[in-house]
Amino acid sequence: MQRRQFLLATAATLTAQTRPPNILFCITDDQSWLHTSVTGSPWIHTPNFEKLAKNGVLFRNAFVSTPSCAPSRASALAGQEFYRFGPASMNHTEWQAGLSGFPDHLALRGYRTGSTGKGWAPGNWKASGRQHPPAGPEFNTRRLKPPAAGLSDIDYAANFQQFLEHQPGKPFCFWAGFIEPHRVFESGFGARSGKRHQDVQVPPFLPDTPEVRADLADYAAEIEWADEQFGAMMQVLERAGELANTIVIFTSDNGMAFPRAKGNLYEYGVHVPCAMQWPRVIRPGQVIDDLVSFTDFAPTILQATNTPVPPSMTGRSLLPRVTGAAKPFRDEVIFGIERHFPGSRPNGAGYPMRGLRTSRYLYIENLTPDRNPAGDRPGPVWPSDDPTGGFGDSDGGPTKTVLCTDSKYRLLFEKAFAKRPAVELYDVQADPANLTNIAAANGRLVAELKARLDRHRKATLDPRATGRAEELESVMRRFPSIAAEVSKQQEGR
Ligand SMILES: [Ca+2]
Repeated sequence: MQRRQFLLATAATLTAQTRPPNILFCITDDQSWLHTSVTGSPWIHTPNFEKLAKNGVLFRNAFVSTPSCAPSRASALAGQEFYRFGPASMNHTEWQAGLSGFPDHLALRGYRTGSTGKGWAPGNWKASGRQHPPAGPEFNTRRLKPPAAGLSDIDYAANFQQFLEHQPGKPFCFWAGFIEPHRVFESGFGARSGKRHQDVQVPPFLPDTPEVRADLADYAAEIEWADEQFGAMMQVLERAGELANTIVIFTSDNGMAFPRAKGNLYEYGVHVPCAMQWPRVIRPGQVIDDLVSFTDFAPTILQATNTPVPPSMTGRSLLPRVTGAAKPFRDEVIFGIERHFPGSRPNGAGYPMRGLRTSRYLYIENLTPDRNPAGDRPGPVWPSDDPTGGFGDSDGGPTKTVLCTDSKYRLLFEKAFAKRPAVELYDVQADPANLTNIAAANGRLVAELKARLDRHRKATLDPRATGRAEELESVMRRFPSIAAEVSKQQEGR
């Protein structure tokens, strides 16, 4: 109770001093935490993310609630674990009726809200009866000619400018959903952008071949393109005279679209870049290593705007931490997944997992270890030009093709696609790529982490921890494939 009173007092102090802040929420698509120039990759140049971090706070340990596009975005919007959203707990379904995100709450407070690029997607938000997308009304009409085929032609900065010209004077909340570095990449874009293959750092769970280096270089060039677009948006904000009183958050919805990364609970799947600035209030130059969850953004934004935080939001505001008033913030964060790509297994079945991360350890429970973690083979693939056929939860591309076709990399192939034990434990400090499962030798630690994970799941009403698994299983049966989602949309649902 004392803590709650403190939080309320902090919020009152912050908002009494100034008019309500604007919100600019920026989110890339499929970027792992270390792939910025300030978090561990000198071969990837992200000067605009770096500037944001230096002008505010760099969070070095930020984690998604789930490493899959739509439910990850839902958890950021609604400030809750992904498993609380019924159909919206997984990709290619529909938004949960009655669920509100932070833009909805701010719109009720008189904010103008808008979005550009990828909002809550992929999925059907109209089925829930909403009048506009969960991330805000769309501003996507301004286009540009991108330098590579894998990039979006949305002119994020021009659309932001157009939004700012609409209803000027009111505080605003704008969502910028960069479509990069999501696959498909244009082959050779990295080399054309000046990425030298000898500079590329190949994660140890991927084969170190020229094809994989080229694939990673293409990925890096897409990250740099998104960073340039973000920089252009920041210039729009500055020219509008709103830089000092705008909370700018930059993150990504899940890790890189490579095998054993996106769609998995390993570091490269769930650990994402994250920085935030609010020059009028937050001291610049902070680097925070506390564990941060995607569920924390919405409560942070609502507290900063003096908007009541609904009890349904399970995340915690970061404001007391970044204003220096409360620490440490959090000593564990949890995440999970239900299903990434519908159709990877018969009858829409998923591969449910739950995980807990402390500052040192990563603990994972595979709830159906009898199934294939990345989908069956043969099976569908996305994108469809991938020749390997199957493992549909792992987006297709040159790296996946090498893993699936070159028998020299059999061990790495198995790490990505073979069945996994029910329990995994990794020492993240000693083994940042999570290749050595130490669960068997650490029974007491496993029991302790399991108890912590169970406690959190029960407290936040995980359907699979509270006897309601059928709520999630029935969604999978209702949407067994992408085709099923599309046909429901065509029926006007
Ligand atoms: Ca994504």
